[in-house]
Amino acid sequence: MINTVNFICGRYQLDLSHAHVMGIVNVTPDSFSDGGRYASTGLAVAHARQLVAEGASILDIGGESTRPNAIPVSLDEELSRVIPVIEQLASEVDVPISIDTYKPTVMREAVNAGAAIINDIRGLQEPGALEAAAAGNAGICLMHMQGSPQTMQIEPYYDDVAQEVKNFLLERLQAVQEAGIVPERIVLDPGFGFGKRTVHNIALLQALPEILTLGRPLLVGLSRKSILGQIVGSDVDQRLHASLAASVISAMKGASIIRVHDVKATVDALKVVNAVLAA
Ligand code: 8Y4
Repeated sequence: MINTVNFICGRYQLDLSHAHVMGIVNVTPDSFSDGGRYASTGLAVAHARQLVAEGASILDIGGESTRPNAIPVSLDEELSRVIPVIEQLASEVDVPISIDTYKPTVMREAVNAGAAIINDIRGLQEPGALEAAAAGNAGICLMHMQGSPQTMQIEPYYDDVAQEVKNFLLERLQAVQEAGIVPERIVLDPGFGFGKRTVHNIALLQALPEILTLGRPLLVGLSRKSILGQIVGSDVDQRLHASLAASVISAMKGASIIRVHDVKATVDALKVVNAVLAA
C-alpha cells in the first residue's frame, strides 16, 4: 500500500510514501549532583546526534515521562529540560525535531526554538493547545488516549476499540481544521498502551488500514511497551526483538512514522518492509 500523502512540518516536508523512524530522546533530570542542567542537555543532544547518524528521520524530544504513575513536572522544569536541547539540535541536525508535550506554552517555546512537529498525547485538548499549534506551521501528531496518564491503565474499556479510536481521531482532525490548521500538517496516532489492554492494542494494530481511511498518515509507538512484555514475557530492556516485530507489522499495515528507542535496528527492518511495499 503506497501512501503518497506528504507531511508538512515547519520548514520540512516529509515524503510519507515509505515508513520513517522517529527516534525517542528523553531529557531526564541528570543524576550527577553537580552536573547542573548542562550535563543532561549534553547527554540528550549527544544521544539525538547518534540517532540521526543511525538513520532517524525525526527526533522526538520529551521532558516529562508519560508512563503510568510518573510524577508530573512543572511547566518551568519541562521548559528548562527541553528548550536548550531543541535550540542546540535545530542548528545542527537536518531532520525535523518533534516536541512531546501537551502544554501550550511548551509548544510555543519549542517551535520558537526550532521544533518542527508537536507530538501531543492529549490530541490538542488542553485549553489553549489548538491556538498554540495553529500559531505556527509545525506538523502535529494527534494521539488517542483513554483517561489520563495517571489513571489510564486502571480499567480500560471499549465496546469497539477501533471504531472509538477512529471516531476520536476524526473529531480531533475536524477540530484542528476548524482552528485553521491544514490537514497536510496532521498525522494520526491510535496511542498504543494509552488506556488500552493487550486485546485493545492487538485489535488496533489489525485496524490500522481502517484508521488510515481518515485520510491522514499514521504514527505508531510500540517500542518497548508493556504489551510486548506481556506477549514475550521480557523486561523493558529486553524487548528489542519484540519491538522490531511490532514495527514491521505496523509498517506493513500502513503506518508511516514509527516511534522507537532502537533506531539502527528499526531502520534496517523498515528498509526490508519498504522494499517489499514498493515492489
Ligand atoms: C518503555 C519505554 C515502556 C517507554 C514504555 C514506554 C507515544 C508517544 C509515548 C506513542 C506518540 C512510552 C510520547 C510512552 N508513547 N507519542 N509518547 N505515540 N505520538 N512508554 O505511542 O514510550 S511515551
